[in-house]
Amino acid sequence: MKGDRYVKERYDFRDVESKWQQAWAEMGLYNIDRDPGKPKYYCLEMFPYPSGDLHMGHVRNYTIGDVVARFNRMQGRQVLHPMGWDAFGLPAENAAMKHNIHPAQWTYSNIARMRDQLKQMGMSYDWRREVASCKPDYYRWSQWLFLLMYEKGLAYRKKAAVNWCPQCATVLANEQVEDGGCWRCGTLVVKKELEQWFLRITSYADRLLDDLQLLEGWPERVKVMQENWIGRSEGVEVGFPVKGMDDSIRIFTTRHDTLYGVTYMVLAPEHPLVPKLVRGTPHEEKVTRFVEGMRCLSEVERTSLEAEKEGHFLGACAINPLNGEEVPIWVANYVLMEYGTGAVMGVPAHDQRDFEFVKKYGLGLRVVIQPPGTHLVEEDMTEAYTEPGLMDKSGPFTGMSSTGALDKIADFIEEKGLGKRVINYRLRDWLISRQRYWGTPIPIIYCPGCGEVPVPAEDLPVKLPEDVEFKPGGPSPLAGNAGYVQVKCPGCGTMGQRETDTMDTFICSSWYYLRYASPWTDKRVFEEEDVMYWLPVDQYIGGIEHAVLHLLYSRFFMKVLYDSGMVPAPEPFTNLLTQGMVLKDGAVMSKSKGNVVAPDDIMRRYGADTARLFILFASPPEKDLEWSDAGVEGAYRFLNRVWRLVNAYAGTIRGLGPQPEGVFEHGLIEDDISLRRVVHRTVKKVTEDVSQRFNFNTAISAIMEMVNALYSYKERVDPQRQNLWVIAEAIEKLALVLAVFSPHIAEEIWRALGREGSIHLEAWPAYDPEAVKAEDVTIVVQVNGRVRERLTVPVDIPEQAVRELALASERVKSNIREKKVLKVIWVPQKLLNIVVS
Ligand code: ANZ
Ligand code: ZN
Repeated sequence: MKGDRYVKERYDFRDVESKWQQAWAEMGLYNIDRDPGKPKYYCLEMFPYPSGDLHMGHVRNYTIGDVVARFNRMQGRQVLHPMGWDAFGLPAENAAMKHNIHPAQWTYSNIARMRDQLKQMGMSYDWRREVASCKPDYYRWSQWLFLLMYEKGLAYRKKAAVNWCPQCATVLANEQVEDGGCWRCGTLVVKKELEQWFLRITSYADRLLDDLQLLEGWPERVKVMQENWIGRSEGVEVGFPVKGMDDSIRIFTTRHDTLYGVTYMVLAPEHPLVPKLVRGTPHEEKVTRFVEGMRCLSEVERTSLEAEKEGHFLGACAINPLNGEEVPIWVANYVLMEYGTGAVMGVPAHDQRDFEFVKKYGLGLRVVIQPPGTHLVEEDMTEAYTEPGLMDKSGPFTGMSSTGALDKIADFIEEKGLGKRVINYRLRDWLISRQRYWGTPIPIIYCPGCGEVPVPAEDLPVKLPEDVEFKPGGPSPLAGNAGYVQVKCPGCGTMGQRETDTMDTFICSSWYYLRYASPWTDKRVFEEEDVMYWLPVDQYIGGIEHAVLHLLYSRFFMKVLYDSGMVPAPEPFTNLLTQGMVLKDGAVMSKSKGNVVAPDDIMRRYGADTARLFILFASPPEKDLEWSDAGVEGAYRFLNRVWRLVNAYAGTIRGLGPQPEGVFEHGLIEDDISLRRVVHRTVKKVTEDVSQRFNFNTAISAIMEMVNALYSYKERVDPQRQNLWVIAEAIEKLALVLAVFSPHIAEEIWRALGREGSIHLEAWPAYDPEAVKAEDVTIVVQVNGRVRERLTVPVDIPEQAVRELALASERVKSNIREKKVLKVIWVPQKLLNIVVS
């Protein structure tokens, strides 16, 4: 009977993987519920946009997350590991226009396909908790959260010059403008005046900044990016009265130590005082034309350091409140209306932009801060001096250090009522209106009588109409849909109109991690007890491209909910891992470069376990990963090697019966002891590498060495003398550590060993500290070539430790005495020769 032939001769990954995937699904192996008696662990990977196919970046992201989830599950934690879809967005609408297919249909079929691919990867998700942000039972709560913000005064509508992408025919948030272009299509963004909805993220600027300190488990780089994006700066606002008028120009500066060096003033082109000051002067026409020209340029075009500085005199002067001097007022491209007060004081001697400006327009400059040890002369300067120094020509402040003068001058300004200390942020309110169809409708009704009326919570969701037309270049499809737009006012019953814009999809992703805790509830946005148990996310994993956008928005949402007492913590993600990119031939995989490796092909040829193993082995998670066909091949060969090993022993191991007491305490030969040493050291190393550092690559490499050790035992030790208990232990631990990386083959081995139940319900293997101990060797210690001592030490002891032991030995000491040690010769594991004179 071939009954003990539990493992097939050949490693048939297709068979193994599909069999276990099906079995796990039937068992509901990865379904998880709250268990207050157990510590929880929430492992989350950024949910994908359903673009059609998984790419290698996804595969890497989700494989890393799966290892973390599986490892924590085996550590006895209650692990929440969900998956869903960031399913609203423009590509669906573009597909609709191009292929005449409804965005919903396009999206849902992509989801079905990608879900399938994820299942084939053997990911340990609780699929019952899947969410899709485009489903009414999800976006209903996005709308509800919008109304919560509205109630708290955190959502408001205003007319503003906003970033408009002509290609996508929609506005963009500041965070979605990259180098002046649209984050999605790269088209140059232009400014447009529109009534739009904003979220008041700026009222959380301080906390978003301060709480970065709480995030010890975040990469420093991401925190710095957020800090810069928020851009807190402390300075003063000072009023410069306009000569001959009642108006005063308020400026913001962080360098009030340079106030005595002001030689001109500059207003932003949009500054309300510009038309007023220039009216009736000979400069009026030129200035008006200049301002018009500026309006359609983007911020980046206007303010990039390389951009030519351009400006015009307005024909008016201001008075420096500190020294009473008259300075000309200009308008220039490099001052932004959106920052500070939209006006600056020009200090060309100490600000490089101002320096360039005065060189171009022949305005004067004056040094008011002298570098330590030298004395600058205006005529000789080739660039601005921007460092601190000693105050010069600065009235009562002359002679002070410029850094010390900052506080003194600020005090002076406040005492005299000339201005006040202020804090400015680079962060702007979050513009969330999008003129597109495939997004969450903004739940607001405009009534001729009542004005802006929020849709009552019980009327949510405001559903997207299904019968819409998608025409390239047309207005928002919602605006053209009369059945949708016409609606009775919930307040007074008169006919009103719906808001026809939808929300930025970054709203959907700002709270999805909360919905996973109670995806089923249709009573609330989420159930309090679920969220209190599961949140915050213990480990979040995703790409660095979200360092500012998604991660900042999510932190904002979490804080708003925290302030409402709805969530247990002010920060959503305790630890963050940003994985590196997947490269091929040194470049990011992309269709245009033609270097894409399709996950499907790899899965078909080698299976999920190999794909996962290769990806984890090729590089540590934060580093970029260079795709290597040879590497994939190597991972595949390794699994085959494991398979053959198990094949050779499984039958015998199954027949062993229960393990007797103390089998590892006596009767072991040297080979048994050293094999056990490798096995237990491997378990120790994998445990440490995975839990402390996410060094999956070195963990896997240790497992490979362990398999080598097993083979060498198998080949070297006479079959009669092979200790089956030692082998059984080794293979069992091998399966257990492999379970987190290559879950299917591990499960198959488990059953082959005769174990019942899933390996994925087993505890993480322990190691025996006794077995881990290094083997001892005897080191001969010589002095000038003559044997004086023998030391018994662990085999892996470093040279320095042997030296210290040797020099402490009485017999060695008595042979050295006062003599000088000339050199020490070290032959590892054998000899230490001390040469003395
Ligand atoms: C005078 C001065 C002298 C300045 C000097 C700098 C150096 P941060 O740190 O980014 O807040 N500024 C203020 N508002 C501006 C606007 N709307 N558009 C363009 N520039 C503006 O930078 C603050 C500095 O940026 C301010 O300090 C102001 O120039 C400029 F030696 O004032 B400073
Ligand atoms: Zn009304």
